[in-house]
Amino acid sequence: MSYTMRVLEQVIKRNPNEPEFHQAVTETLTSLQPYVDANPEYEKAGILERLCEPERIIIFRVPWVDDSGKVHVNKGYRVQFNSAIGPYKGGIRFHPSVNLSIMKFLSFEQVLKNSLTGLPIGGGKGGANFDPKGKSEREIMAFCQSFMTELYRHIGENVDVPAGDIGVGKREIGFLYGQYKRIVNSYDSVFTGKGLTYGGSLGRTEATGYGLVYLTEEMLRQHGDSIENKTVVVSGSGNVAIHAAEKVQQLGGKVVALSDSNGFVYDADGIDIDAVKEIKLVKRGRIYEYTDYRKNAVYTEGSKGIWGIKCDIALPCATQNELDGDDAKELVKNGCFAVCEGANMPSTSEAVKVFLENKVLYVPGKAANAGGVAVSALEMSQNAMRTSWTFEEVDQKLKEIMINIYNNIANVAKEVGHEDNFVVGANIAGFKKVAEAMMQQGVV
Ligand code: NDP
Ligand code: 2IT
Repeated sequence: MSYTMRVLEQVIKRNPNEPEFHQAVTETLTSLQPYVDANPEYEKAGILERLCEPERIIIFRVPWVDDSGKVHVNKGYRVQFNSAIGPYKGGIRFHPSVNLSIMKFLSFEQVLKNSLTGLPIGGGKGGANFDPKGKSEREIMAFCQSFMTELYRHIGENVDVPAGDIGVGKREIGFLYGQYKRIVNSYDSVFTGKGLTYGGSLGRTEATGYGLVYLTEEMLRQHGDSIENKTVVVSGSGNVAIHAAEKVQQLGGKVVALSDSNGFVYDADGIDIDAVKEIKLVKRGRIYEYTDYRKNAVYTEGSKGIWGIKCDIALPCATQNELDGDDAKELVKNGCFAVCEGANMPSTSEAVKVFLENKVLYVPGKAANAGGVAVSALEMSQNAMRTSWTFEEVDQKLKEIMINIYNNIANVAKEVGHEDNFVVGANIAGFKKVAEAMMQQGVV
């Protein structure tokens, strides 16, 4: 058995009951196999064993008091996966489904994603199995303060720099950062996605969604096509989905559907982004409320149904494993020819297989959604320089980074004889830089 497959077997055996982590590692190591096995120095240096074992995992109790005076306890996590190319960097997720497997898959993916940005950031991820839905502002603050009361001792601007993810946006980052600053008594740039009045970067809010669409547009351009006049389905209706949809419409495409975990809306005339922003960002409401704004729109219960809508391009922007093999077949049957992932690992392994077999232009999340963390790294640069760039400057840099990522993954895929297989391209391209840095730093 090859070195790569032996390591994969060992990872699965050593980390039982972690299906999402197994899924992410299996996809990556399968892509890396021919490349790694052709370079025996990686085996001698134990690179894959080290790549698949987090440098450190912190798990902690998060006690907090609700508005009725009752005490609750959640589980908090920070997985510091790999710091070969820079301080650990990656978001914090608050969602009831959060567990160790999900934290590990996200931080493992983050290592390769951050490498693809070309910027000096290692990989990490954190979160808690806390459900922000239905909580009062005070309860959210109490939870964030308790979470940070433990996390602060493990992070730092040259150590580990968290940001947002599902359930963690500007409000939560404000509460988390405020508590950090109060404890350490120092204005460190230890978070990204901060508010604009205290060190945040213009363009960070939009970056993941916009970056996703810049990469998609570049891929289509290099295939003699564009987003203009295309019908696009975007799943989710959070930060990534809203800004992806907005950029698609700016480039002349038509987004016909959005979803949340309860269901999806279909609007044949094209989604009204301002209405969605009001529902989701101002009122913190549900996507079904969209039918109050656009009378011709149709709401259907069940979020999976969104993949049955006929489209040219699909942008899954909600969560892991939201799109399975049958959904992928349905998309292909209806003529969808490009799928770029705004979410992390939204397509199951079966779905990815269907896309590749049917020559769908498929770009995995670790490349396609890297614009968010890339602008986070730009926020770190601005903080270090004690300056701030205009929206246009940040947006221009984001565009260049996404075009570079596309060229990098497309070139590597071609070099190893898998033209247009961006899974192979992204995994090898991301791995190369991390592996080289690890080799040069000795056995650590
Ligand atoms: P938000 O919390 O802003 O939005 C999440 C959206 O996904 C909501 O519409 C939510 O619906 C939906 N969703 C969450 N869980 C589920 C589920 N189990 N089933 C169906 N729908 C679900 O998060 P973001 O937009 O920031 O994140 C979306 C995805 O993008 C995640 O995979 C995240 O890891 C990834 N990502 C985010 C980046 C960022 O900068 N924010 C950067 C790179 C990737 P509901 O309201 O019903 O829960
Ligand atoms: O998955 C991701 O890349 C993010 N949630 C953003 C991480 C960051 O540090 O900006």
